[in-house]
Amino acid sequence: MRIFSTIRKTAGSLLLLVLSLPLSAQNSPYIRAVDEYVPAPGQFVNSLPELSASDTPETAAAKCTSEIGGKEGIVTLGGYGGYITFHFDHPVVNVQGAYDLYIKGNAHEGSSEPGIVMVSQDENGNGLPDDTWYELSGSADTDSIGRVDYDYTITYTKSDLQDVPWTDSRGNSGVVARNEYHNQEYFPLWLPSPLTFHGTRLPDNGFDRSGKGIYWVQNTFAYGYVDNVADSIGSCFNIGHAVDRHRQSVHLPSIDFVRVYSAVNQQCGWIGETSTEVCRAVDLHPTATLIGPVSASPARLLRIFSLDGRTLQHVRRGVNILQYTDGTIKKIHIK
Ligand SMILES: [Ca+2]
Ligand SMILES: [Ca+2]
Ligand SMILES: [Ca+2]
Repeated sequence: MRIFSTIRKTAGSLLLLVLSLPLSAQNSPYIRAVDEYVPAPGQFVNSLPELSASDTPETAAAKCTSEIGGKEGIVTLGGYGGYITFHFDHPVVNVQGAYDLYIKGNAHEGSSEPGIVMVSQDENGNGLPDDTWYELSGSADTDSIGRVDYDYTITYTKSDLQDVPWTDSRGNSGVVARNEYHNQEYFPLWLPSPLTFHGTRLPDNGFDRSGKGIYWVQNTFAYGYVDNVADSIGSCFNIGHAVDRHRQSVHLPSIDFVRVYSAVNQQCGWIGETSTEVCRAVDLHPTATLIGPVSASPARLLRIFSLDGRTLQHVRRGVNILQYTDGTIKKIHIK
């Protein structure tokens, strides 16, 4: 399927604004820096990367930059809700009809620990990830309807060198259980207790295949999550899948920050909590140039219609007219 697009502005005298992102030929495809590292408790926390009570949010982020900035390493996000936020040395352009990001985890056969990807634009221009976040919709949104909790909150409380207790917004409670393989504190030592996380909770994917507690398997989701599959294509993400908090599609021409968070809350016997790992991230087209209208707030897709004016539910082969909330009209030819 090949896609060609043209963009024009429907109102005002400025018909076309072309923005060339700075020094695109020198853009690095790899993570420039980690902004935030806030893991939930987990068996690899405080060791991947190594951190202690003398660390701060700033030094924790810097150590993650050393681990996965510009190269491949590994950072654990711990149990449900734990997250990492990072940026590149340029905005990542949302190339239409194409994947934009590759984010590698350490998934392998039977070990899928899905993390949800979020993206944001530096709307207030302060260089900090303190703006509106959008999730990239994954397969559970369509194949697990009724089994995804889109408004899930969990709170963990530190209990020195003990199982870490949690309570959630559905009245449940439990622990991130310690095991014999990892003896360090499982609660992130440089962060205050209690720790609360909020987001989308994916359905549990783990089960004991042996029935004896010996052989735990964490099933793969169809698409759209970090640390879910080992192959490259399954670890690619399209900014075009961004949705707002009402799960409505959002058109983002480019993004400035990426966040990944652990999206399952489950314990799988002796293998422990399900925790997303992030090993590296790559902008798949670092030299892409953004061409189009630029607005302070992202425009949302308002309507799709055909050349003869009929409203369409989805884009289809032929000519599609896309109308956005900022008045932009985009014509797409799909062959
Ligand atoms: Ca894209
Ligand atoms: Ca900002
Ligand atoms: Ca993993």
